[in-house]
Amino acid sequence: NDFRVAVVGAGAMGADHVKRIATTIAGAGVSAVVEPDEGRRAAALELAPGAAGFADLDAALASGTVDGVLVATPGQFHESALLTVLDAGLPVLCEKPLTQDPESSWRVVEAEMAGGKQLIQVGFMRRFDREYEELRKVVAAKPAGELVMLHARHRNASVPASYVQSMLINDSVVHEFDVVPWLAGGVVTSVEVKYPRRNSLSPEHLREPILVLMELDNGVLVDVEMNVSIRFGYQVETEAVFEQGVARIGEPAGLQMWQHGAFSVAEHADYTTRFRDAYDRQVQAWVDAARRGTIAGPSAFDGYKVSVCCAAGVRALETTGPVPVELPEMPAFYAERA
Ligand code: ISE
Repeated sequence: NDFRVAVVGAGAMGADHVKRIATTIAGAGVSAVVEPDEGRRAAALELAPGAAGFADLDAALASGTVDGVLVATPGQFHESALLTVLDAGLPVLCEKPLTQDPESSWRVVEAEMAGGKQLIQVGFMRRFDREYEELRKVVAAKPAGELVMLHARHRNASVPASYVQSMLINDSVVHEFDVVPWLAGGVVTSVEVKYPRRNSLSPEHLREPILVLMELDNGVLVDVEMNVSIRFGYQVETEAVFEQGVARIGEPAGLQMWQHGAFSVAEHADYTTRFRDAYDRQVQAWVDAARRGTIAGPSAFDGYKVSVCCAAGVRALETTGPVPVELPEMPAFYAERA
């Protein structure tokens, strides 16, 4: 008997997850799609025959057909969805970010601790990308010595009109705030934002690209180029500089083409294809872990730490120089389970 998932939110990411669970994930099926917008709900239900539609989460949970919840609504709705699911004692995979500010993230952490069981996994899918995994092993095994620097590039072809300046941090660099410490094995201590010449193709209300500098407590220095109007495609690359060598991940791969006097390699158009394999592996790992009563990825406390980094990053957008990041000790509740 399959693990019955309610997918909350049937926007682009929610619909992608509905399809993934219905077609690709072993041992799980979509039992409910929770989405207030009728059109989007109906479209998502077509992807998961047998699932029932609900306008709100309470109704879906009351139906008694839900073993776990995947939250894929916009970030401002995460806190209330998470508190509801915690109350029901069900496992939940929550799309990034955990919530949109440190205060609400901490409320979620406290609610989880009060329940006495780790139920939340946060959807920072880059941790499930095979190349990131490999690079992390290289950092730990040190075949080329200690890691010294990371040069990260996070490029989007374009962003929707609803994407505002703070989203450069809260929607985009949020991924680096999770994956960089995971990769480099340290804690972020400061964030600084620098502005190069503005891209004249950026939407009028955006000042970008930006260069984000992150310092880690282990001395590793990280720069992230965040660029959201680069037109040519979607690219997430990292170059890791070690004492005795360099490693790169995320370079364009696949079909090589010689044509019209030029050589080309196809690039991704967006994250749904660039990270498809990572999303698949993430959701499978979550389902397998949830069935065993545990989680298999970033915890609510990891999500809280990222919220603190994002708050510093948003301040850094308007500040000259580094903004300090102060993180509390990991509560014993999470340390014991890490
Ligand atoms: C989007 O929300 C994502 O999560 C993507 O991974 C990221 O590359 C993009 O910049 C965000 O807007």
